[in-house]
Amino acid sequence: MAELPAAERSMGHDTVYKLAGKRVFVAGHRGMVGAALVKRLEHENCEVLTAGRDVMDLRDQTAVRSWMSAEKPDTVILAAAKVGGILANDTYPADFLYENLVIETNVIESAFRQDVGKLLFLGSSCIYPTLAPQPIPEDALLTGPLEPTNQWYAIAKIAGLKLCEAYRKQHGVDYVSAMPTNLYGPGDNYDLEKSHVIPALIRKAHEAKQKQAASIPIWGTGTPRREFLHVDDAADAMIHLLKTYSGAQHVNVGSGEDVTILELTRQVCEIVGFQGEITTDPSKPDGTPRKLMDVSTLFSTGWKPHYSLRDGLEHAYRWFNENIETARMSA
Ligand code: GFB
Repeated sequence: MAELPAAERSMGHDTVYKLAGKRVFVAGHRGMVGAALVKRLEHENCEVLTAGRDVMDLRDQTAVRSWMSAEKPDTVILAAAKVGGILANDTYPADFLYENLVIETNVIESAFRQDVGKLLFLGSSCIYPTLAPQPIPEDALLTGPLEPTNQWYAIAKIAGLKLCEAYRKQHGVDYVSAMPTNLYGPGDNYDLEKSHVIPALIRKAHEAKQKQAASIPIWGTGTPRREFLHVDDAADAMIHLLKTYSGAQHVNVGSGEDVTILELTRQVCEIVGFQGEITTDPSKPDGTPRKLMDVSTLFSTGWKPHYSLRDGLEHAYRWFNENIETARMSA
């Protein structure tokens, strides 16, 4: 964070970029992260612009260019992405690589053509080598081989952050990147084949309780460790970075703590009230053994998450219960 003045780093809430009065385009507002960003931006006195796929397909270069030139946003947050859990990443490598690359190139290039002054690109903690030092510092990028189960998504996200760095270097624009850890919360995908681990566990425990099942199955060995952040905290950190950070280096966004998948499952079962057994399935992939990020850069700006993992899981389960009819859970 070399480019952030020390006073702003220590005070945390001083701004180097003012959102008030700006036209802020959130690309991907129907996704879990995009929706949380739109909600968070309500407190910023800015005008939020969104466009559904029916209005602008982000994979269509012509559509993106003409929408940008008509709407002329001042600021862009690129939260649109094809996302999914470990199995979806492994099953649809072409979709994960192609769709993410094309969305990033279309949005970043069109933003530049329209003189967008500030852009925040959202990546993922999977950009780091599968056996990176723990906690993973930002400069561990490209120091070793990627995790095979999500290398396609990782390559696309690395390309996105490098695009921001390249436009910044060549054209002097203030395009920055944030790398969030595994996120969860309201609006998550509960489709068991495609989801990440937390929504999968919430749904499995909930249904096992309803059916009075003896056990719930989890994928893999239960030994991998993961760091989790509630999506409202992630959105808050993104807006904080948007306002206070300007630099070529991407910034890790996480909680700074991790748990094993087995510990996580026990917590979810407790919250849901399921008292049966937990069985592991080593035929399913574990993925990377650990990916706890070093969040000292972000925390040194004064930002801290609001939710503990326990509170966040309780909140996510409440949301699931209240939205069970409309939640994304086709499989
Ligand atoms: O959340 P998840 O799918 O993604 O899986 P990754 C995390 C861990 O939970 C893995 C285990 O070790 C899974 O084997 N797990 C146990 C389960 N039971 C389940 C289950 O029922 N469903 C799921 N999904 N997992 C993703 C990447 O990696 O992380 C993405 O594939 C992205 O590209 C995302 O970067 C943040 O943490 O392994």
